[in-house]
Formats: sequence, C-alpha cells, structure tokens
Amino acid sequence: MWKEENDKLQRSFQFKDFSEAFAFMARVALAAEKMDHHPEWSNVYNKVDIKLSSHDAGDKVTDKDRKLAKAIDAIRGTSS
Ligand code: H2B
Repeated sequence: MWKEENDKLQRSFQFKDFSEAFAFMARVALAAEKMDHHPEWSNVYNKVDIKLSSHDAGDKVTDKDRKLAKAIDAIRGTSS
C-alpha cells in the first residue's frame, strides 16, 4: 500500500522478473506522460520503488499524486 512519508507518497512493487518490472514501468511511464505528472522511481531487477510528490507545489503531496497512485495501482492490477 501507499504510505505518505517525508511529503512523498511511496510504494514498492515486486514482480516475477526484470521483464515484468520493466513492462510495468513502461505502462506507468505512458500514463504519467498523459497526466503530465511523473514519478521519482528506482528499479533493481524485479523491484520498483516509487515516490510521488508535486514539485510545482513545493514538493508536497497533492491530488495529482493521489490520482497517479491510483492509476499505477490499476496498471499493477492488470500487469501480472
Ligand atoms: N511531475 C511531478 N511529479 N510533479 C510536478 O510538479 C510535475 C511533474 N510538473 N511533471 C510538471 C511535469 C511540470 O514540470 C511540467 C512543466 O508540466
């Protein structure tokens, strides 16, 4: 689940392997671009760590982050 910490919405996702993780990232990237709201994230093999905040709003969590988090959850739900 997402947790709000240090003015960021944070969640980790784990996949079967790197291909699954990267396919997820590709889908999230397209959704983020459409929303003009982009994640701070890192990937190590099958793990993707995501942090969301709104730089334009002074690096705070806003509704844009909550909306992107929901979209990411929906992508996760259908991508494995
Ligand atoms: N992504 C995030 N996470 N926060 C922002 O404030 C933000 C963004 N601003 N993506 C957008 C792009 C802005 O910089 C551009 C110019 O629209």
